[in-house]
Amino acid sequence: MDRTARQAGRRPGAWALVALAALMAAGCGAAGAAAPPVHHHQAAAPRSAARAPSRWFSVSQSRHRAALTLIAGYNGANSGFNYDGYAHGQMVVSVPAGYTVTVTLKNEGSLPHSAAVVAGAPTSTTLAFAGAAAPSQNVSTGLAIGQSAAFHFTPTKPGTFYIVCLVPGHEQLGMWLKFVVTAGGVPSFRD
Ligand SMILES: [Cu+2]
Repeated sequence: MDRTARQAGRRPGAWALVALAALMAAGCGAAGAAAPPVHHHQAAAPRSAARAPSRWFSVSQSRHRAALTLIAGYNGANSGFNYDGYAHGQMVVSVPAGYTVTVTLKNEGSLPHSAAVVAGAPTSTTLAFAGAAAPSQNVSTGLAIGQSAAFHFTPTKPGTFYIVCLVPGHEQLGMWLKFVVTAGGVPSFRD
Protein backbone atom coordinates (compact mmCIF):
# COMPACT_ATOMS: atom_id res chain seq x y z
CA MET A 1 0.00 0.00 0.00
CA ASP A 2 2.81 2.36 0.84
CA ARG A 3 4.53 1.85 -2.48
CA THR A 4 1.28 2.32 -4.38
CA ALA A 5 0.73 5.55 -2.49
CA ARG A 6 4.17 6.90 -3.29
CA GLN A 7 3.79 6.05 -6.98
CA ALA A 8 0.56 8.00 -7.03
CA GLY A 9 2.31 11.19 -5.92
CA ARG A 10 1.31 13.93 -3.53
CA ARG A 11 -2.10 12.71 -2.42
CA PRO A 12 -1.24 9.36 -0.91
CA GLY A 13 -4.11 8.92 1.52
CA ALA A 14 -6.88 9.39 -0.98
CA TRP A 15 -5.16 7.44 -3.75
CA ALA A 16 -4.64 4.58 -1.39
CA LEU A 17 -8.33 4.63 -0.53
CA VAL A 18 -9.37 4.35 -4.16
CA ALA A 19 -6.70 1.77 -4.86
CA LEU A 20 -8.02 -0.32 -1.99
CA ALA A 21 -11.60 0.01 -3.20
CA ALA A 22 -10.60 -0.93 -6.72
CA LEU A 23 -8.58 -3.88 -5.50
CA MET A 24 -11.51 -5.15 -3.48
CA ALA A 25 -13.82 -4.72 -6.47
CA ALA A 26 -11.43 -6.51 -8.78
CA GLY A 27 -10.53 -9.23 -6.30
CA CYS A 28 -6.95 -8.80 -7.35
CA GLY A 29 -3.84 -8.61 -5.21
CA ALA A 30 -1.27 -7.38 -7.71
CA ALA A 31 -0.70 -4.03 -6.01
CA GLY A 32 2.94 -3.86 -6.99
CA ALA A 33 2.45 -4.23 -10.75
CA ALA A 34 4.01 -1.56 -12.94
CA ALA A 35 0.68 -0.54 -14.47
CA PRO A 36 -1.95 -1.72 -12.02
CA PRO A 37 -5.52 -1.83 -13.33
CA VAL A 38 -6.63 0.37 -10.43
CA HIS A 39 -5.43 3.42 -12.37
CA HIS A 40 -7.54 2.68 -15.41
CA HIS A 41 -10.24 5.23 -14.67
CA GLN A 42 -7.84 8.00 -13.69
CA ALA A 43 -5.78 7.41 -16.81
CA ALA A 44 -8.81 8.06 -19.01
CA ALA A 45 -8.80 11.76 -18.12
CA PRO A 46 -5.85 14.17 -18.25
CA ARG A 47 -4.67 14.59 -14.69
CA SER A 48 -4.07 18.31 -15.07
CA ALA A 49 -7.72 18.88 -15.97
CA ALA A 50 -9.62 16.38 -13.86
CA ARG A 51 -8.68 14.03 -11.13
CA ALA A 52 -10.27 12.20 -8.29
CA PRO A 53 -9.50 11.97 -5.55
CA SER A 54 -7.59 14.91 -4.16
CA ARG A 55 -6.49 15.96 -0.71
CA TRP A 56 -10.01 17.33 -0.22
CA PHE A 57 -12.09 14.85 -2.15
CA SER A 58 -12.12 11.08 -1.74
CA VAL A 59 -14.16 8.56 -3.63
CA SER A 60 -15.30 4.98 -3.42
CA GLN A 61 -16.57 4.04 -6.85
CA SER A 62 -17.62 0.57 -5.72
CA ARG A 63 -19.79 2.00 -2.93
CA HIS A 64 -20.94 5.06 -4.89
CA ARG A 65 -19.71 7.38 -2.19
CA ALA A 66 -17.80 10.62 -2.27
CA ALA A 67 -16.51 12.72 0.61
CA LEU A 68 -15.59 16.39 0.45
CA THR A 69 -13.69 18.21 3.19
CA LEU A 70 -14.21 21.95 3.30
CA ILE A 71 -12.06 24.05 5.58
CA ALA A 72 -13.57 27.52 5.73
CA GLY A 73 -10.97 30.24 6.03
CA TYR A 74 -8.23 27.74 5.25
CA ASN A 75 -5.74 30.49 4.38
CA GLY A 76 -5.64 34.13 3.35
CA ALA A 77 -6.92 33.52 -0.20
CA ASN A 78 -9.79 35.86 -1.08
CA SER A 79 -9.29 37.60 2.28
CA GLY A 80 -10.17 34.39 4.10
CA PHE A 81 -13.50 33.91 2.33
CA ASN A 82 -12.49 30.53 0.94
CA TYR A 83 -12.88 26.78 1.36
CA ASP A 84 -9.60 24.89 1.28
CA GLY A 85 -8.06 28.04 -0.20
CA TYR A 86 -10.52 28.14 -3.12
CA ALA A 87 -13.10 30.81 -3.91
CA HIS A 88 -15.05 32.18 -6.90
CA GLY A 89 -15.68 28.68 -8.28
CA GLN A 90 -11.99 27.74 -8.48
CA MET A 91 -12.75 24.24 -7.19
CA VAL A 92 -15.10 22.11 -9.26
CA VAL A 93 -16.34 18.86 -7.77
CA SER A 94 -18.34 16.50 -9.92
CA VAL A 95 -20.27 13.38 -8.90
CA PRO A 96 -22.69 11.13 -10.76
CA ALA A 97 -26.35 11.24 -9.71
CA GLY A 98 -27.08 8.57 -7.13
CA TYR A 99 -23.79 8.90 -5.26
CA THR A 100 -23.99 9.56 -1.54
CA VAL A 101 -21.99 12.70 -0.85
CA THR A 102 -20.66 13.57 2.59
CA VAL A 103 -19.53 17.13 3.15
CA THR A 104 -17.53 17.91 6.27
CA LEU A 105 -17.13 21.56 7.10
CA LYS A 106 -14.58 22.88 9.56
CA ASN A 107 -14.30 26.56 10.33
CA GLU A 108 -10.68 27.61 10.67
CA GLY A 109 -11.41 31.20 9.75
CA SER A 110 -11.83 34.28 11.89
CA LEU A 111 -15.56 34.69 11.17
CA PRO A 112 -18.57 32.35 11.25
CA HIS A 113 -19.02 30.38 8.01
CA SER A 114 -21.42 27.80 6.63
CA ALA A 115 -21.65 25.54 3.58
CA ALA A 116 -24.74 24.75 1.55
CA VAL A 117 -25.44 23.32 -1.88
CA VAL A 118 -27.64 25.76 -3.76
CA ALA A 119 -29.28 25.86 -7.16
CA GLY A 120 -29.40 28.60 -9.76
CA ALA A 121 -26.41 30.86 -9.17
CA PRO A 122 -23.50 31.35 -6.77
CA THR A 123 -25.58 34.07 -5.09
CA SER A 124 -28.60 31.81 -4.60
CA THR A 125 -29.93 30.91 -1.16
CA THR A 126 -32.16 28.08 -2.43
CA LEU A 127 -30.99 24.67 -1.25
CA ALA A 128 -30.59 22.29 -4.18
CA PHE A 129 -31.04 19.11 -2.13
CA ALA A 130 -32.87 18.53 1.14
CA GLY A 131 -30.52 18.69 4.09
CA ALA A 132 -27.52 19.78 2.05
CA ALA A 133 -26.30 22.43 4.47
CA ALA A 134 -24.09 22.81 7.53
CA PRO A 135 -24.80 23.81 10.16
CA SER A 136 -28.22 22.36 9.41
CA GLN A 137 -29.86 24.88 11.71
CA ASN A 138 -28.94 28.54 11.36
CA VAL A 139 -27.05 28.16 8.11
CA SER A 140 -27.06 31.94 7.78
CA THR A 141 -25.63 32.39 11.27
CA GLY A 142 -22.88 29.95 10.38
CA LEU A 143 -20.57 27.70 12.29
CA ALA A 144 -18.62 29.31 15.09
CA ILE A 145 -14.87 29.61 14.78
CA GLY A 146 -13.15 26.28 15.38
CA GLN A 147 -16.29 24.15 15.05
CA SER A 148 -17.10 21.35 12.61
CA ALA A 149 -20.29 19.99 11.11
CA ALA A 150 -21.17 17.51 8.39
CA PHE A 151 -24.04 16.63 6.13
CA HIS A 152 -24.91 13.87 3.68
CA PHE A 153 -27.07 13.99 0.60
CA THR A 154 -27.72 12.00 -2.54
CA PRO A 155 -28.21 14.16 -5.64
CA THR A 156 -30.69 12.62 -8.04
CA LYS A 157 -30.82 15.24 -10.80
CA PRO A 158 -27.93 16.18 -13.07
CA GLY A 159 -27.02 19.84 -13.24
CA THR A 160 -24.65 22.55 -12.11
CA PHE A 161 -24.93 23.67 -8.53
CA TYR A 162 -22.89 25.72 -6.08
CA ILE A 163 -21.44 25.14 -2.64
CA VAL A 164 -21.78 28.48 -0.92
CA CYS A 165 -21.42 30.16 2.43
CA LEU A 166 -24.84 31.46 3.45
CA VAL A 167 -23.59 33.85 6.11
CA PRO A 168 -24.88 37.11 4.61
CA GLY A 169 -22.45 38.78 2.24
CA HIS A 170 -20.03 35.86 1.95
CA GLU A 171 -21.41 34.51 -1.34
CA GLN A 172 -21.12 37.97 -2.86
CA LEU A 173 -17.50 38.11 -1.74
CA GLY A 174 -16.84 34.93 -3.70
CA MET A 175 -17.10 32.24 -1.04
CA TRP A 176 -18.41 29.58 -3.41
CA LEU A 177 -17.32 26.47 -5.30
CA LYS A 178 -18.88 24.62 -8.18
CA PHE A 179 -20.69 21.31 -7.69
CA VAL A 180 -21.69 19.36 -10.78
CA VAL A 181 -23.98 16.33 -10.87
CA THR A 182 -23.51 14.18 -13.95
CA ALA A 183 -25.86 11.58 -15.43
CA GLY A 184 -23.11 8.95 -15.29
CA GLY A 185 -19.37 8.48 -15.32
CA VAL A 186 -17.09 8.84 -12.32
CA PRO A 187 -16.48 11.59 -9.73
CA SER A 188 -13.89 14.21 -10.49
CA PHE A 189 -12.12 17.13 -8.85
CA ARG A 190 -10.72 20.10 -10.73
CA ASP A 191 -8.92 23.20 -9.56
CU1 LIG B 1 -18.57 32.48 5.12
